[in-house]
Amino acid sequence: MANLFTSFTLWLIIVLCTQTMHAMPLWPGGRSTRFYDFKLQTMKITKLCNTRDIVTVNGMYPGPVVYAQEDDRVIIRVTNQSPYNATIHWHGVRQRLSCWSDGPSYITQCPIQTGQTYTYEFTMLQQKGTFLWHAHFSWLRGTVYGAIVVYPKTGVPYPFKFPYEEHIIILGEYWLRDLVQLEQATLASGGGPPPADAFTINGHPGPKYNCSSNDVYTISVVPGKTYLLRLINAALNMENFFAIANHKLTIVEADAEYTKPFTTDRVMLGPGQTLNVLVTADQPIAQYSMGMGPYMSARNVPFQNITSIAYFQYLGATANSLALPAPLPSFNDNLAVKTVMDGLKSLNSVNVPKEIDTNLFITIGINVQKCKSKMSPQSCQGINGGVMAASMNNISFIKPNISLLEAYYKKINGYYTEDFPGVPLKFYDFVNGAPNNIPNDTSSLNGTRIKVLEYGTRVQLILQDTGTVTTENHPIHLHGYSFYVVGFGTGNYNPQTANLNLVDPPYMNTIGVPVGGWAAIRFVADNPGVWFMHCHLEIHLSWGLSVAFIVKNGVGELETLPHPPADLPRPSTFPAEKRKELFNSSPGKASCSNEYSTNSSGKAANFLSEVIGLVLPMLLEILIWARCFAWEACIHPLHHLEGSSIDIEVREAIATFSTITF
Ligand SMILES: *[C@@H]1O[C@H](CO)[C@@H](O)[C@H](O)[C@H]1NC(C)=O
Ligand SMILES: *[C@@H]1O[C@H](CO)[C@@H](O)[C@H](O)[C@H]1NC(C)=O
Ligand SMILES: *[C@@H]1O[C@H](CO)[C@@H](O)[C@H](O)[C@H]1NC(C)=O
Ligand SMILES: *[C@@H]1O[C@H](CO)[C@@H](O)[C@H](O)[C@H]1NC(C)=O
Ligand SMILES: *[C@@H]1O[C@H](CO)[C@@H](O)[C@H](O)[C@H]1NC(C)=O
Ligand SMILES: *[C@@H]1O[C@H](CO)[C@@H](O)[C@H](O)[C@H]1NC(C)=O
Ligand SMILES: *[C@@H]1O[C@H](CO)[C@@H](O)[C@H](O)[C@H]1NC(C)=O
Ligand SMILES: *[C@@H]1O[C@H](CO)[C@@H](O)[C@H](O)[C@H]1NC(C)=O
Ligand SMILES: [Cu+2]
Repeated sequence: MANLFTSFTLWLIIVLCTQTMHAMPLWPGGRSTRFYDFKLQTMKITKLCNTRDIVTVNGMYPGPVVYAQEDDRVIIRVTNQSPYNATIHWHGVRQRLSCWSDGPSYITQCPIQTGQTYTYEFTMLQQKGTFLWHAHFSWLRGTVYGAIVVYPKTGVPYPFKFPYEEHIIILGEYWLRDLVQLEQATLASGGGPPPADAFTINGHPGPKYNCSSNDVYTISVVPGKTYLLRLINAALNMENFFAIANHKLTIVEADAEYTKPFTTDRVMLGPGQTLNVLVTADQPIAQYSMGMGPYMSARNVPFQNITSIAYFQYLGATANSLALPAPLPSFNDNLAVKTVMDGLKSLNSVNVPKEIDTNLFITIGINVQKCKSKMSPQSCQGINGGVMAASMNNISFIKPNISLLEAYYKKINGYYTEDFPGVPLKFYDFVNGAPNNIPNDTSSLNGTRIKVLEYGTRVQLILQDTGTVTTENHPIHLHGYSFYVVGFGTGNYNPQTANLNLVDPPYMNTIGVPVGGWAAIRFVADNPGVWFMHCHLEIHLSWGLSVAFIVKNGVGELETLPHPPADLPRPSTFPAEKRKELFNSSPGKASCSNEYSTNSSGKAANFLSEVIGLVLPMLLEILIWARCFAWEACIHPLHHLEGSSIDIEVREAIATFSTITF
């Protein structure tokens, strides 16, 4: 025992000494810490003449705004008081060395189950602007969403005239149905989802909908002043146009990166995308309408087509002054979409990777699987009596029942394969030659196939829409990174004729790949972890239009994924002999479910073996934090110590200590 203690003390001293020598200022630690408490709870809400329960954060719909400044540390404790499983994703936050806080369920964590708490923690490292947070479990994000607003550092101005006021405008879709059940019912039917019951602006359908003449969002504006509108699309299954009657919109930021000012009459946002636009109240005093309408590029898909209206109301406008209708493009105006995309350029010249290590080519599209004879017709309501699916490189992603990040980190085999193909298995005329009915074989393969990238790989990725079943604009979102959109076009990608912008392409996290076209993106894979890439139309995600990248660790602490936090919802643990039985004979039996959770005698059996793993790290924690307290803005050098519960309490103490409440 004495021996053990001596060697432990020695080891402790060594660890502490080496930690002190690390390059602390480089660690994404954050300047101030912002602490938020999110309680997922159901709330009664009355919309469209119907009262029902929706899931919200802190009883707010849309949810609370997360405010921070560039380089701040953000700590958000999420307690799930809803009857559903849930996670929260911080859309567009690059999560440098904090993949454990990214949020997609079954990708970076198990769901936070009812009654559980998980604290997300990340740094807005070199990031500022407008972002979105949303639930990332089933279709809960239909009501569980809100804005993240990150201001520049103190004293750093916007690169445009300071606006008189700022307003957040979140576009959404509202259903009169339970969204978790809706996803299940849609998947079980094999067919497509019903359209939303309403479009909403900041949660309000507006006067064109039944029972909604007073359920309208309004901005009061002072004549002559300029306003910054932070536009966010949080819709579930639609891309949307937005416009204000008689007013121009000047885009100054897209996906939380500054752009060259681009003035337009209307914009299109896919779900997950954000745009900051300046609007000057330079028109005659009146009440003008802000409109949100559908952009639907696919054929034969039913969609909501009633415009959601909000008011842009001048001070002094009489109550009965008429609202001019917002001039929205028609639902299939692809040119209007292209015009805005053409206008997006980074404000300054940017550091685009010029040399490429890995060229990936990924087709994206819809599929129809054949109805199996043993299936009932009720489950084959897709096109031509088939089952709808979607794929990347003809592979429909099957969501695992464990966290992929956990499986990767813990080297648990049997949940995924590392054979996602970097190019399609078959090259053909993707757009025009693709089969679009069932005798021509519109089916896909399926699997949980992952693409592995070495740390630091410079990636070019071509996203190619296919005409299988129907061409469509797909908003593709990559977690953990922003990417340069170096090119896009219609038809099949052709490297000989593709015109790439390597000077000032926009730096985005979600790209609406043009309908029947392609987009080329570039990024450097320098953030280790497991990162999801998927279509942000929720139904396509449910159908399998996704893939995950493993980005390996590089060299040293600043290129290595830290340990998972102690409170991470994890796959259930097993009694020792059960673990042996399961993993030796048939891998792939662990899961996020409670099914195998340890019983009390199992717990007792594990107790001794866990003491060593728990108590010693706790002591180390206390010492490290004690040292950290002596410094300002100190960050735990090991980030988290696995298995210990002390770190979460200390994190909370630190957070509360330095909270700035908005
Ligand atoms: C509005 O209410 C009327 C009368 O109840 C109904 O016929 C109509 O379908 C409703 N419209 C919408 C868009 O819900
Ligand atoms: C809107 O949708 C309804 C029902 O889907 C349809 O009957 C109507 O023609 C559509 N209107 C327009 C303008 O597209
Ligand atoms: C298969 O696809 C081709 C090209 O789209 C089309 O011309 C042909 O009619 C299709 N065949 C069947 C049997 O549907
Ligand atoms: C996709 O995979 C399915 C299933 O193996 C196959 O039948 C189909 O031909 C493939 N399609 C393409 C375009 O590779
Ligand atoms: C995988 O695809 C086949 C059709 O190719 C389908 O029958 C099967 O159910 C799919 N598996 C899963 C888990 O979805
Ligand atoms: C989890 O998924 C694996 C692999 O698909 C499967 O073998 C296992 O039975 C599943 N476990 C549970 C509890 O669903
Ligand atoms: C929540 O997720 C766990 C793990 O995946 C699962 O076992 C459980 O049934 C889910 N609960 C609900 C209410 O969906
Ligand atoms: C509980 O776990 C112990 C030890 O793993 C095992 O022997 C026992 O059968 C389990 N009891 C139940 C009721 O599952
Ligand atoms: Cu899609």
